[in-house]
Parts: sequence; structure tokens; C-alpha cells
Amino acid sequence: MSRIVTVAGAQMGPIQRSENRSEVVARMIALMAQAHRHGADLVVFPELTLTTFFPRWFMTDQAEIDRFFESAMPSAETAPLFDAAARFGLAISFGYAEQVQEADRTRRFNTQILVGPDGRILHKYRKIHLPGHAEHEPWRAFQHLEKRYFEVGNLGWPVVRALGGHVGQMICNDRRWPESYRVMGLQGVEMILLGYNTPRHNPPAPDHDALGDFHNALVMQAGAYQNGTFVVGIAKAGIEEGCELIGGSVIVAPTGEVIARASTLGDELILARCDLDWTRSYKETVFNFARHREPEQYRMIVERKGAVPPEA
Ligand code: CDV
Repeated sequence: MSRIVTVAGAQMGPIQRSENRSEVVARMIALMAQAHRHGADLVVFPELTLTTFFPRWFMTDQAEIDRFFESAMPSAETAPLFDAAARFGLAISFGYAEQVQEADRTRRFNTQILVGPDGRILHKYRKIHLPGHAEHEPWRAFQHLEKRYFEVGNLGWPVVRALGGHVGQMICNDRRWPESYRVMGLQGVEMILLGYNTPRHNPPAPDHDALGDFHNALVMQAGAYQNGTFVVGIAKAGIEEGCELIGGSVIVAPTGEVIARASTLGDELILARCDLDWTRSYKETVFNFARHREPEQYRMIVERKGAVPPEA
């Protein structure tokens, strides 16, 4: 089987609250058609692709909140995506708000799936690092209520055999945490698919705002290099409901180098021909984990959550 995967990153421009699922799905299918014309095997879309980034609003009416969630995948509105994937012979990865009955209760997750060209869900990931807050904070220019609307993902970071290699997924804030990459690195991941919605303005730390694009690239490039993997990081970008989201979608090689980068803040396709065997030169030398890691010395990483400075 070929170890070359032609990957298309489908950055999405803003999605306003007034846009319905069918309009968004039509935009996604237009990008898939373009990817197909360029010979892509896989199209990667952003976090919460199907709607506006709703955690920016404080809502208390559960019926209103649930309008942003999918209780079936595919549904009547999302089935055209699965049909287009089959028609174009493409795998697709996209994020959505998932509502599911589990252990006799309704649970809600920030989820991303990888769907094969045959319509099968090959991989599902539920976001683990939920940023923001759970209660209304009126002092903010906008809210970031992921901790209110979602539970922490309960699937870990599984890596599966797909697309001729070893594939895993993470979502947005996960990319800032080296643990997310390393758990997958320890399963031999060769390509990480990652969608994000990152506001330009960070209300608790506005001094970071000017560094948003730098930090975005920094974490994905470091994660790729330190684990010898491709990282496909795809944004929802532009001015959405008055909130500016950064773009900067990239495909990063196992060298840590950016090999494709978006240049707009709108719907835009980026493309790279990824040879999964390129990962080997990192996994077998400087990052040969079996040879060089010293897990006994890393116990604190799993035993301690917050930082405890040394005593005076
Ligand atoms: N959707 C996100 O997870 N956004 C965060 C913001 C809040 C910092 C991010 O890490 O980009």
C-alpha cells in the first residue's frame, strides 16, 4: 500500500449564527470538490465545523444550546458530506458538537471524526483540554464557555491504522499541550489531524494577542518534530459574530517545517503530498523513544496536576 497521502486542509472562513447547516455543508462540499480536482486523499476541516463557535455566548436555555449539537452522525443535514466523500473517493475529518446517550444520561462533547470514503467512521476523538470557564464572566468582550457546554473527552487519544499509516486526532487547545502529542507519539502516530477556533483576543491575557499566530505555529511545529509526525492544523478564521478568529492553517512535516500554509482568513484549501515514511528518520534516530526515553524520571507528569514550586 502506498505510504503517500495527499492531504488537503480546508480552512473555513467565518460561519455566522444565521447560517444553517445546509449552507455550511454546501461550502464544505465545494472545498471537497476542489480537493478532489487536486488529487487529494483526505480533507481536514476545523473544530466545530458545522456552526458558528457558540461557546462565545452565555446561554441557559438547554433547547437553545442543543440546537448547536448533533444527536446523529450522519443526519439528514450532514449526510450530503458522507455522499460527497464517497463520490470523490475522499476521507474527511471534521469537528462538531456531539450529543449522545451514554450510561443512561445525555452527554455532550466537542468531537472530531475521521470518515472513510466508504462512509465508515474510522476514528473518533472527544476534546480533552477544554479551555475557558463554566460560569458567565460579564467583564469579557466575549465568553469562552467550553467548560460549561462540554464534558472532558472520555476516549483518550487513540491512534488507528488508516490512510496507509497511523492516524490520530486532537482539537484546538489540545495542540498547546505536549502530552496530547506524546500520548499519540507513543502509539507511533504518523499524522495528527487537528481543527481549531482561536480568537485573536485572549480576554484573561491580552498581552498574548499579538503573539497568537506565533504561538499557533510554534506548538504545532514543536509537536510534529518531537514526535516525528505530520500535523495538519486547520482553522476556522475571520470575523465571526464580531469576534476575530486567527487563520494560519498549516501542514507541518515531521521535520517541524511548515510545508503548506493558508494565506487568507476565508474558505481556502491548502495541499501537501505527505510521504509517511519521512516520519521514520525522526522516529528511528533522535526520537527513538524505546532507546532514549526515561519514563521512570517522568512520574511527576502523571502524578501531579498543578505546579508546586520548591519550598523557600
Ligand atoms: N477553541 C479553543 O480551544 N480555543 C483556545 C483558546 C481559547 C485559547 C485555543 O487554544 O486556541
